Amino acid sequence: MNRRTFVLSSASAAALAACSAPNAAFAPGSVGGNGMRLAASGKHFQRLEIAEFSANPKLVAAFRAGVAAMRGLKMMRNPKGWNYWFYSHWMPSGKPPADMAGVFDQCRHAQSYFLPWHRGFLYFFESAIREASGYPDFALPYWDYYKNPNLPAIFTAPTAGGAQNPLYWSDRAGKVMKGLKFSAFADSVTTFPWGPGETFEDLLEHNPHNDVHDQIGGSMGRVRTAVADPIFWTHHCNIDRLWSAWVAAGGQRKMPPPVDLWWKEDFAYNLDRSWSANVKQLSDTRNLGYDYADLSLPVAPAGAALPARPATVATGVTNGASAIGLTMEPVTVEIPLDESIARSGSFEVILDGLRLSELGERGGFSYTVYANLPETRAPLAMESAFDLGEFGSFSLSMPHMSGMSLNGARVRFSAKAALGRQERSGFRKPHSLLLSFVAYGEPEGVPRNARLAAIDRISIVPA
Ligand SMILES: [Cu+2]
Repeated sequence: MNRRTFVLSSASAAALAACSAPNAAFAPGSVGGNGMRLAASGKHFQRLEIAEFSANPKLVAAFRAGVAAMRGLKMMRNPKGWNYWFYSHWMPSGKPPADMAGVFDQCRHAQSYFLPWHRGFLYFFESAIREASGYPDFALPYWDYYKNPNLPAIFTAPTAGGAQNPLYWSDRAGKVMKGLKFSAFADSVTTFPWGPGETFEDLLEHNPHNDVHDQIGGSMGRVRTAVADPIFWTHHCNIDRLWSAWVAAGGQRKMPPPVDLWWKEDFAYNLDRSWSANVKQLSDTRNLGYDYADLSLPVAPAGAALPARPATVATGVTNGASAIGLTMEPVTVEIPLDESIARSGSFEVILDGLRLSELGERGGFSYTVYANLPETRAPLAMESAFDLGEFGSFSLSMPHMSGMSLNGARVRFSAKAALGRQERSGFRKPHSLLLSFVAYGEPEGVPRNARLAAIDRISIVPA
């Protein structure tokens, strides 16, 4: 194993910036040799919740110093600099430079390995910022927005101690996370990887993951720019923690069986693949030498309820409805169903020409689409019986995630699982679909009635 240590100083940083092969000069302390012994240093780190982290001035100072140092190194091929990680996640141009193929533009979203890929990404970035911070025990904090939905204060003050606050980022649109879902944590969600049916990785990616991106908005609200905002790391550490918490919660929850082909995947985070890890290594944070202060799954507060069905603003024709505009005010569209679709109780809802307005592009909100919400508020525990899915600036910024249609995206939601649950809960099969769009979040400076999104056409098709 070839391990090197690297001590950050301004002189060596300058030397690195000029180095033509910076990867070779930098190795995260605990990683090396084909990723075979990821926790080789034997050192163990604990990622703390942001409130506890923020109460320790030494940790906050180290985080600030690390971000500032990494931002100071502009060369994109230098892994000691911020841009390397920004481009590793996503290349806004869509085309990584040929010499960085396989390292840049690698993030996994809306597909299998969303969680393992990001776990490795966090891990190697954390090694980089630990060095940059000058604090050898530094570990990234996580933000548990289920406990405190307000953007943590260390990220929101433009200045700190009379100087610029490196954790502050001006391109954000909202500060409070709302309507985060609990479906991913239900005991009935026992399958892990992205795939058919309801799986933990899929549900968690959609909500809370996408919704937190959406509701922070600005840079975080688009896949291509999310890593610009330092809050990205605390959000993703929480997503990463929820994976650990899901495994720790036990019950029927299971990672794929050992023989499953799912395990035959690995990811590299640099060119010579000395920073690589396979899915097996990534499946347990102990292999990576860290854990989390708290491994409990979020629990909905007692008495929490779903929204009551919003007022009906439009009635469609059989199996369809025409253009509607969306604001922060929740709305319901009533769509009559033809006999066979109504009887089957299983269909898809297709939103065509779904797009954000100029104001909507700033983000700060997310929409949940509900089917047949009762007029009076049902308990939040019944969420999965009415919730069809969500969308916002983050998912709409991934063209491959939704299809394209004339004026925007084509987004499909299956109503099968929700309708099945409605029936089992004693609700009658509907003769018309009451489709509700409920906006969550608090986009700053956005009037309640300002147009944020539009849909050209809604169609109901047999599943
Ligand atoms: Cu993300």
